Amino acid sequence: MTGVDDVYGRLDAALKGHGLMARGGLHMTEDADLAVREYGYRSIVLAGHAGSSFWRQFEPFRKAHDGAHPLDAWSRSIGEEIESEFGCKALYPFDKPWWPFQSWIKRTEGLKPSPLGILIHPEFGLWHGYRAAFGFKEALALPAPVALDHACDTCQDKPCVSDCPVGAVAEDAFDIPACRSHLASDRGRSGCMVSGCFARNACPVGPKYRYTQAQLRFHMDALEPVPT
Ligand code: B12
Ligand code: SF4
Ligand code: SF4
Repeated sequence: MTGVDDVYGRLDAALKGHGLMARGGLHMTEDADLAVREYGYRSIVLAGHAGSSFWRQFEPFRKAHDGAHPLDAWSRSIGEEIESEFGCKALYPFDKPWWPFQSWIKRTEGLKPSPLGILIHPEFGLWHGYRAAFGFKEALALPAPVALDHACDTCQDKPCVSDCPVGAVAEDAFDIPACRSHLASDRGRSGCMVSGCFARNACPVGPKYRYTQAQLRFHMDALEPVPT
């Protein structure tokens, strides 16, 4: 019989079978947390990926999937497997109202936003994301939260800021409308939409985790740029 203390490790192992991994967990102790107030989850474990780790497992699913949003559907298929194995509830980053994934990540790994809005990791750089979180009604034994270094603090040149062709990336704010309009233009369609976000590509942190070309294009296409 496996105890509550082993759950995090077993969940991590189950996720690794899909090219994902457990990305830390949180005890939801504050009544201010919606997850506690509305659903009674005492522990949350985040599940995500670094680099293209899940792409090999996802590709066959994507090719066979004939509906919209194949990555969301794939995430749900894994989430359902985990739910039945662990008796937990899968919470997805793409379901509305948005679960506060970024606030949770800040609390588990102490990550901070890059000028692009997304959180930067000292090893993975900007090349990481989250596919689900798992809510447990028990207080699990979890790894202690860590406070990782924030690479942007010591990045002198900030090439992410200079390499965006429309100046959407700035140290104090990310201009979403400017980025999205550019992505819908001819220059954007033949630039960022093909090669991936220039600003993200310019960041020198975590080069070995850079997404493959196929994955980069997939994520850009998933942004569904607004027409100008
Ligand atoms: C809506 C959304 C967007 C919107 C804009 C966000 C906005 N401010 O409106 C759009 C469509 C533009 C977007 C774009 C991208 N996003 Co997005 N997005 C989300 C989503 C679904 C909800 C964010 C939210 O509003 N949460 C509500 C509040 C209450 O939650 P919160 O965590 O407390 O809030 C934080 C965020 O709002 C964040 N924030 C504030 N301003 C901005 C601006 C941007 C661009 C982003 C990304 C975040 C951000 O700061 C808040 C405090 O921590 C999250 C998933 C999720 N559920 O969290 C992904 C998420 C934040 N996105 C993510 C990513 C990777 C991207 C893209 C890189 C996608 C891509 N092309 O590959 C781009 C980045 C921009 C670019 N250069 O192209 C990742 C970030 C992972 C990380 N390392 O931090 C997330 C967590 C999804 C995931 N599955 O992992 N995104
Ligand atoms: S280029 Fe520098 S400032 Fe920009 S995200 Fe990377 S480390 Fe941060
Ligand atoms: S996708 Fe292109 S326009 Fe948008 S932030 Fe990145 S470099 Fe700038």
